[in-house]
Amino acid sequence: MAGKFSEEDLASFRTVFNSIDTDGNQLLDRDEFQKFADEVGSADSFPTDLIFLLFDENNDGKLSFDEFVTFLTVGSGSGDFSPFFERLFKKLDKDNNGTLDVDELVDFIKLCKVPVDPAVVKQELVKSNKKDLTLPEFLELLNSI
Ligand SMILES: [Ca+2]
Ligand SMILES: [Ca+2]
Repeated sequence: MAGKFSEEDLASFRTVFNSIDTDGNQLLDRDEFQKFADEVGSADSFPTDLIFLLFDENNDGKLSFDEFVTFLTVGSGSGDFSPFFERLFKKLDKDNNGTLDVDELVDFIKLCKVPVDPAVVKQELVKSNKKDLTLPEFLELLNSI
């Protein structure tokens, strides 16, 4: 991923990263990232919880510099979201059965902070007799949002 950037780009990313990493441990925890998101005003469109689900590749609850660069790449629209959605799907699929059930999906909707009432989604899914979503169905849903 990082190979796409020039030395200059990376240096400026590093500066941003360091300014967010207030305790200087080379990792961004949720609090540090949240402060950054609030400052740039992205917290509404990109909730921190969602960012961490998508880009915390090694699941340590923190963003490393590489993970942060991936976030910038994809977040700027120049990357492909699909692999990240697949990872998201796996993380949301808490019982690991390969599908997302209604509750897992509702958790995700809450996380996205989209102006959708989870109760309504739940109702819709139950009505359409869809108890769970496979990965392709999930991707289709995301693309339709
Ligand atoms: Ca830190
Ligand atoms: Ca991480």
